Amino acid sequence: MHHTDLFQSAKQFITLCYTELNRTIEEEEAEARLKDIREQIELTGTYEHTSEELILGAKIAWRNSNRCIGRLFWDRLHVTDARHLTESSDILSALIDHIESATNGGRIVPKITIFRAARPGEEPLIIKNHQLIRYAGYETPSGIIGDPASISFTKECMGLGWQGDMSPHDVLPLVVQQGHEPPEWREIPRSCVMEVSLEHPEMPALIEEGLKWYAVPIISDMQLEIGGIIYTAAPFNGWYMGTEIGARNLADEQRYNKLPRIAQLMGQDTSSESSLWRDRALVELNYAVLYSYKKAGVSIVDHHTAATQFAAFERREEQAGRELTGDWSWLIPPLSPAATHIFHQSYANDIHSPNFHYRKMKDN
Ligand code: HEM
Ligand code: NRG
Repeated sequence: MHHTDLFQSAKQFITLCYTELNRTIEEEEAEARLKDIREQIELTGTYEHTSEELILGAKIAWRNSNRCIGRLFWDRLHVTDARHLTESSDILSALIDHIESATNGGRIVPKITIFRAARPGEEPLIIKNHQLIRYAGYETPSGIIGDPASISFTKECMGLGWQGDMSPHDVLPLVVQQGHEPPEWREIPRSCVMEVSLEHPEMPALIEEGLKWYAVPIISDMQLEIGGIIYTAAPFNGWYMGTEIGARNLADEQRYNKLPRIAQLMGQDTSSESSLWRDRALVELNYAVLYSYKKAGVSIVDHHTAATQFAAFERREEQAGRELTGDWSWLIPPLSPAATHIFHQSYANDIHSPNFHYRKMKDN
């Protein structure tokens, strides 16, 4: 980024910070901070956020995440500043700390850990996992084992010397890479990975299927942009909305594809689509997800409650005088979308800063 572009982005962000912190009165402070930033940029080509700026920037990035239905709680994000870490081994340890403190025994804490941003001309630090916790996927002559979405990353891990058990639920190792250095990896201690086995109060046979999912979704392949600075490694998590697991991860044909088996357990006629066996299986599978997470004491939200919370977010943003942005096609839940208010509305999909972005596909 050109120095002037970076300064303009910084200026926009600092101004936003001072507005949000109700410090418009102390304009001198903002002026002084901007002068400092300008000098840092001239000298080094970049600038460093204060911890206050980093915390607010991360929270606003969540608030600006158009695809997220969970944004009501944006102000309650826990931010861990890990910018001082340079050794891969310390970075891997910080990722494990994130998993443990976010899991918090099942009372999930929305959290982000922010690692150092690349300096000009420096190659960035990246986390190669899509999520810190994910199941491996293997292509075998007798079909796919595990999560088909993980096949290519699983191959990469095996290329680094990792070996899984070839079970449908092997937790992949953490893999980090600094610039062009070889990637470094570490297994996540089993005791840090909370999982929930699925059961259904009216379908005892479901337990025998051995279906389970992990407690905490921690996205680790997006980059966080604050005031023109790009944090390429900034894993974040909240808790699951049940449909992510029950209507997508376990249900999609190109994922665990469990609807036919669930329908069979329910004794349904799968020979005709008009029996709506898929829909019935979906509802019971999603009920099992919510029931099991609740029973295990793991935070989760159903899609109706999440939509109601999102409506509260919409009202709060209006009260705060901010423009609400959203991506309708992602905000609607994959189960019973028209039973939520979101379906019957439209949203401006404008991209505000700070925000989270996909990484350039370059070397992924
Ligand atoms: C997307 C729910 C917390 C940022 C989503 C999606 C859901 C969701 C259902 C759509 C995912 C999909 O369809 O694959 C929630 C819930 C949370 C939460 C229930 C509970 C607190 C957070 C937090 C952040 C965040 C803490 C960041 C600090 C995002 C982003 C996306 C997203 C960036 C888009 C991901 C993508 O494009 O792949 N969220 N979220 N969310 N959420 Fe949240
Ligand atoms: N659908 C993905 C997770 C995407 C993000 N969802 C959240 N994020 N709930 C899946 O694993 O099913 N979050 O930060 O809580």
